[in-house]
Amino acid sequence: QKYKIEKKPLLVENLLSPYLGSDFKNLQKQIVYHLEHTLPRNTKTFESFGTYLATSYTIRDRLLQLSHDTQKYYNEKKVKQACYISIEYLMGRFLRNAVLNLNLEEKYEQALAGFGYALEDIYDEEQDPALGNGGLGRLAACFLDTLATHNYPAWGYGLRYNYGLFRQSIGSEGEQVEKTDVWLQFPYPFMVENHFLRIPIGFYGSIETYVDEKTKGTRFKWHPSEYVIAQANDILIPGYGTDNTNTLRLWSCRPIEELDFDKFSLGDFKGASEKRLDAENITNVLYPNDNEVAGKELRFKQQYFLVAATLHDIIRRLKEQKRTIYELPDFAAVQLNDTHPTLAIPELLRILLDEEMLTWDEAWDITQRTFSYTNHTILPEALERWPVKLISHLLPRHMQLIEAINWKFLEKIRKIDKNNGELTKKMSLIENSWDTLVRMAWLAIVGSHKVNGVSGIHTNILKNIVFQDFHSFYPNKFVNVTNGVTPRRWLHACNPQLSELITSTLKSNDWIYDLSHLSKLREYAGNEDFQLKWAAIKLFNKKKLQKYVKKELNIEIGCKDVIYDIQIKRIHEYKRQLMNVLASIHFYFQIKKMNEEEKKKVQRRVSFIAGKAAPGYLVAKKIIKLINHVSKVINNDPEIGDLFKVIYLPNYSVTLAELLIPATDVSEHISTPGCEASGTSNMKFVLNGGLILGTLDGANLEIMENSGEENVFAFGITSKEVPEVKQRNIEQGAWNLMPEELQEILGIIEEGKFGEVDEFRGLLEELKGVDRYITGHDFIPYIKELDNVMSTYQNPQKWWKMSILGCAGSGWLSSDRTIKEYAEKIWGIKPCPLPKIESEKELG
Ligand code: GPW
Repeated sequence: QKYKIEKKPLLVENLLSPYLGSDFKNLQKQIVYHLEHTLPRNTKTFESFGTYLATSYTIRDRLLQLSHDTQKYYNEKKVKQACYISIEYLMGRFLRNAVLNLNLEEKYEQALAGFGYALEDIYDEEQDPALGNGGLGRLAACFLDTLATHNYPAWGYGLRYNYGLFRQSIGSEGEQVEKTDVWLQFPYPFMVENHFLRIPIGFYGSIETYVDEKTKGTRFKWHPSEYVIAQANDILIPGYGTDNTNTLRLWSCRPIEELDFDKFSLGDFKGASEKRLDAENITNVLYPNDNEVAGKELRFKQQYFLVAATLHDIIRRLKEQKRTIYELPDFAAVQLNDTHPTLAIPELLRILLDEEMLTWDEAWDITQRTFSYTNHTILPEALERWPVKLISHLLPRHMQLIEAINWKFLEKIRKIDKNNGELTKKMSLIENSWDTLVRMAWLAIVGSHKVNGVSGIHTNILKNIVFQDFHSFYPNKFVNVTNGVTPRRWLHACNPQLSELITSTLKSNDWIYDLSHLSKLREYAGNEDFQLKWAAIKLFNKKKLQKYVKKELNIEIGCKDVIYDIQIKRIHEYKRQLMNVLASIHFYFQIKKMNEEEKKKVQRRVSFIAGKAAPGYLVAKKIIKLINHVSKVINNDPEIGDLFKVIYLPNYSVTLAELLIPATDVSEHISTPGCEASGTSNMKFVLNGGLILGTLDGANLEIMENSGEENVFAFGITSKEVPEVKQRNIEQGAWNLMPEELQEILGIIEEGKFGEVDEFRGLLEELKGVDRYITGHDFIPYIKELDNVMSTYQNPQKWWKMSILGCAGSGWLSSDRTIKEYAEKIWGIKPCPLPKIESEKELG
């Protein structure tokens, strides 16, 4: 039984030209048109990849039309808009999302069936654009979906890298192998190059000082010595069940001159295109570091390139509405996604002072009212600090402005600094340590009107520890906005069976727009019939994963009555994949010690791990290697059989997550407390009926609050207790405090049971020495809770009740709730849905 979307009727039919009609015959015509004219291919070569491209172009036509109407309407209404600047967007596949959002799935199924294709298979032809590393980029993508779905006037701004995050495979020694992601080798139909938008971006050069004739004041002008061009590439973002279609504008870098003709004429062919290569370099590749600063000059250039092009574009759009620069804060709320776009602050100041000729006070007021900043980490290695020398060289005027901001800010701090300069030194935007460095987070705080953390515990740590002095100085600036995920991609699209069960049970699909409706599932949590249906869907999804593992890795795993235990995220010491694999070794030896009778009682389990390590993060790469060695030993041990398997799934991606998350019984979120700002995959698992095995960290805590503590497998200490444990490790040596069970495991690794010991010496020494992430301290509580997971699984009624209650409590975890908070607490924007009537008028 299908339930119609009643709340928000689709307007597509009314808006589009007859050519774009959406009965299936029309769709077929459109597909054939693109096959022959856009690709172009002849209809004899109707192979699946071409069909995917041609189908995608028909979607793009629709979205272009809708986006023109959307922009026109926003401009007429002069509504305030949000501009989200992010150096990463991890969008995942586009086609399914767009087809579902436009409510055209059945029609496209019918259309493609006529050509002998299943829509599902056509979806599978699409490669993920991997323009992000992990949670930060995926969060941005979820936000875009919510903004469009709820009709918020909003733009995303980012970079169109030629090469996205590397593709990962596992070599014969169990090591990570990286390959370039050449995602643009084939056309990407959902991105529209906008040749009319080319913006010159300057670098280097000098500063001219002159006297303003009118005011007799000193003025400055920056004369860059080199220019490149920022070219816009637009990805159109459809909302679910609405015509509002927003834009994600990604900048790519072009040379100002394609070819140096003088050099070419002199026979220097290589030199002739050097300029081109140089310029393209800026948006060539995404830096593969997650939660870590690489500190490369080219990355800094990327950051400036992004914000300079973006601000230029925002101001251009403001002026197109015939509004003055003073209205900027009423026109756009600009959100800085972490500190990567912080140069937007001095860049806007430069435009206002040097080009718009405002006074300092006017310019600073506009700047602060325009920007707000989200912090996503407290890890010291991820807090950006750029050398003053580097900034002065690349962007001399910006460095001068940062110094001016700092000077004016510290003037105020000095007045309250009672401790002979201590506070001033701590709060200065410029730090004197091994080098003179600009503290980007400090600059972002000072230049913004609001600063937010991404979960309750994270914001508290910001207020009380990391940004404590700033919080005392600006008590109203800091707010919490807990992260969320889009229920469209992360339930409705990736788990259609569960979506259907929820809709038919609640007799409405309202939950897709308003996830709080899920709370009505509570009354079914103990219902046996409902539990059986719920469990059957989980099994169905597990079978899909089982097949995938067989196909990709040629490993046979069980399915029914086997726990699928999954940890998928970037490989990082703080996320403690190492603790996970050490527990697997422990479990393995427990089984080996059992007699046949005892073995019969063992709860079967498959432990999956997936995730990429930054290529330069050697420790993380060793962890991957160890997991693969352990996996090889366990999976091939006949004494273990199908009781336990450890599977490393290569090349983790959004698309792989869409397969894994619906198939998960229990997922692990076991970071050292205080280290994971929020985590967002935890939310996706709960939404899909997976249970959480986790520490008291990030959003785990809020999942416990909303779904009930008794429905989460939580273990370990609070973040407040961590420093004490760390101190004890330092004073007494972690080895001396380590539980025997873990000491034994380290001993077994040292005996060479899992490959060459020397390989893993570094990992072991860290655990025995300082153990920064307190693995030794948490090991016993962790394996005890894992035991608890396994024994609970043997009580299906209890398990499925927990699973259903988890999902029922996850309404809070929707990015719709998150964005509503940003809109109200930070941006001051309101939804602006396209009206049906006016659209019809336009047609007439
Ligand atoms: F270091 N996050 C991320 F804060 O995925 F910039 N990459 C990053 O580089 C950073 C943060 C940065 C993640 C956090 O680790 C995660 O806890 C959080 O849920 C996510 O950002 C979204 O807020």
